[in-house]
Amino acid sequence: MNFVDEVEIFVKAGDGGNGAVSFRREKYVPRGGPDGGDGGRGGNIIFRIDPGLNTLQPFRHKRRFVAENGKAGRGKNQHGRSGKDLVIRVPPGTIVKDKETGLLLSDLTYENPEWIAARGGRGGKGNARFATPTNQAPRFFQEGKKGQERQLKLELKLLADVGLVGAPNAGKSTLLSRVTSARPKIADYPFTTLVPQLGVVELGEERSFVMADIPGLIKGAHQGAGMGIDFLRHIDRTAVVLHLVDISEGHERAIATYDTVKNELLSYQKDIVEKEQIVALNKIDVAREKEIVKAKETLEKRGIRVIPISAYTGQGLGRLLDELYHLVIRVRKEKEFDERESF
Ligand SMILES: Nc1nc2c(ncn2[C@@H]2O[C@H](COP(=O)(O)OP(=O)(O)OP(=O)(O)O)[C@@H](O)[C@H]2O)c(=O)[nH]1
Ligand SMILES: [Mg+2]
Repeated sequence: MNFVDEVEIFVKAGDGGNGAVSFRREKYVPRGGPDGGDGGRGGNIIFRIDPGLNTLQPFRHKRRFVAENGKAGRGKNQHGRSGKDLVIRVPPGTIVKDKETGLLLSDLTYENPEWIAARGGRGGKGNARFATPTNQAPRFFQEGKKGQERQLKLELKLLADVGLVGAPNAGKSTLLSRVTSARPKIADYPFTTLVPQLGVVELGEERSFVMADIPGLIKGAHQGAGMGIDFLRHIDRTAVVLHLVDISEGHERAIATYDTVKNELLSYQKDIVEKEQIVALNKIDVAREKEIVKAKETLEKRGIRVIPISAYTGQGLGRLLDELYHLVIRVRKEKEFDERESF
């Protein structure tokens, strides 16, 4: 079970630029004084939190970060330009450790939003700095210092954005395995899933959210039937609930099952039913069109958002993920506002 996102990356700050060796050249002045400028400082590597991010997935595609070097100094006492800092954006809650020793280096949160991971090397002095009464024409310069480099390990405890609920066999694990790289066990018997599973849905660059699959709910779950309802605490903090309903056995059965699961959720905590919700009618590949339409109408009359899908063939999943993503973003923005307000 993997509740933690982990990546290893390499960072290197920029090297300092070298100092210059140069002498003034002026007409009628045969031997001008030294005028070599200093090198610029190398850019730092800086970690900064970005509340819009919530996984470390982007680091799967990019693992090397190198900041810009400082420029060398030049004649006429011109100093080299400093290298630009490289800012690496990470989700709040990211923990940075030394890859080799495992030592905790930084814990990036709203209270500690920024951390310098590697310092750029300082620039070297130009020969102008070395002139003395006894050596008025120094022909040497100082080299820039190398930028710090480090192997780091980033860790993030995943919090699910979308919680999947539904009766046993509704197809929750099938859906999770279809839209994330998680590989939960799938079988045609109830209670295949015994512990919650998490997966990251990646829609594109930095557009991702975390989905949690939990065991199926049956009538009486709040009194301990089936797997009980204790595991519902895993979706206490999710932004959105995705309720999966099997439509392959007709609309009446589907609605009855929906109501049973909803009642169990209510017994657990009233807040859960106040969350943003989408109902996905699953297994449309083996359902009759008429039944799908009826179930959809019944639920929509109650003001519920309904999307027919097949977790198996993939029908309807593009739209479902898009809508989930937009809901997640909306709730995340509200939450971010609350967190800022409270501190
Ligand atoms: N035809 C069809 N079968 C599906 C679909 N989705 C899931 N199934 C099948 O339904 C059965 C149950 O799927 P699971 O994904 O294990 O269901 P679950 O909701 O995770 O079940 P529990 O973990 O027991 O709560 C499996 O045999 C799946 O192959 C679908 O869209 N179409
Ligand atoms: Mg399952």
